[in-house]
Formats: sequence, C-alpha cells, structure tokens
Amino acid sequence: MLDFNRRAQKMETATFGMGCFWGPESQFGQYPGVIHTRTGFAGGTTAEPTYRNMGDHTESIQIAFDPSLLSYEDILRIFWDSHDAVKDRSYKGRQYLSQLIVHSTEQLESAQKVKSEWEKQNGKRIGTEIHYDLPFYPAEDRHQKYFLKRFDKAMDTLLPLFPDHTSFVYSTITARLNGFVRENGRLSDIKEEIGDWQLSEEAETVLRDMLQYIRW
Ligand code: MHO
Repeated sequence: MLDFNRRAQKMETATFGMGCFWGPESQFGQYPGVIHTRTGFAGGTTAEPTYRNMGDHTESIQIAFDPSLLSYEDILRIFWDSHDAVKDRSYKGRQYLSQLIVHSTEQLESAQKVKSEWEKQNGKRIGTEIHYDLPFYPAEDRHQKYFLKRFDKAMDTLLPLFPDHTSFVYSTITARLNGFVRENGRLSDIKEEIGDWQLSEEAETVLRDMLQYIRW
C-alpha cells in the first residue's frame, strides 16, 4: 500500500488534554508540522480506560510532529491560547481537565518556561496538571477523526486508500482533512503543502487526484 505520511526530519510526540478530545484532534491536525494525530485517555491510574469507563483518566490527544517545522514551545503556546486552563475544570470529574504529559526533561523545561511566560503575559495562573511520561491509551475507533467521519461521501473516497483503520487514523492527510471539515485549515493550503511531504510520485498523484474528485 502507498504511504501518505509526510516524511519527517525528526519525530517527536506531544500529549495533552484540553476538553472533549474531538476538537483538539481537529485543531492540531491542520498544522504543517504535525505528521499524525489520535485521541485517547491519559493521566490516570485505572487500567484499560474506555470512553464509557474512563476511570480517573482525561480525554487527551497525542500527536507526532516534526520539531524542525513546529517546535514543542509553539505547540504549548497554541495549547494554552486555545482553552481555558485557568478555571477549575474538574466539575466533570477528570474527563475534561487541562493536562499535559511531557515525554522528556527537555519537554518539561519547555513547559515550565512557556507556562510562566504565558502567566506573566496574561496575569493569570495556569491550572494545567503536568505529568512526566504517563501512558496514553488510544480511544475507540469511533472517536478517531470524529468530524471527518461525519462526511459519508468523503469517507467512501478516503477509506479505500488505506489497508486498515489504523493506517487511516495515523495518516497526515486524514489529520489535515479532519481539520478542514471544522474550518481548521483550507483545502488549498493542503494541496500546496503536499508538494513538501516527500511522498512517492505515485502516492502524491493518488492524493492530488483524490482531492480533485472528493465530494463532501
Ligand atoms: N458529550 C459531548 C462531548 C463528547 S466528547 C468526546 C458531545 O456529545 O458533544 O467528550
């Protein structure tokens, strides 16, 4: 099968929660430095969380990104600018907490730096829970690329491009389109960006054709 993922110089992981995970998966899917996205649960202690049985976990997303295109610090600035991390978000248990899981001491240092810059600029204290390298449990299929899946006609065109659901979820093009359907990013920008993904000639042709004839 063809590989539709943007080729990355380096790959890094970022994991965070900021409310219902459908929205941030769509938002972060639009950025050119993001290689793929997925939704899941993190930050708790209960085993094998699911949507109906989340235990003490928080709805989260995990993204793979290329730090030479989008830095971790930029991701953190977007994260804190895009949700209310100041108010008490615990009224729904821990489901919608503001939470950041850092995966290295470098990420922890960046988090402390960007957090205090944001607090100084905005004159408010951030209440985000920051944890070191806790596991991330992917959510059920129906919660992956949730908004994109509302478009049946488009899905009829997209699904046959992938050998299985996992490759559908872990792809750059579905991350971007899941952004586009919520007005996070434009189709014309995706078409332009694809030239930089370093795909095989065949994969690039298939994607460009798909973007011509896909209907919403
Ligand atoms: N129950 C809300 C949010 C879902 S989100 C996956 C809704 O249906 O919109 O928590």
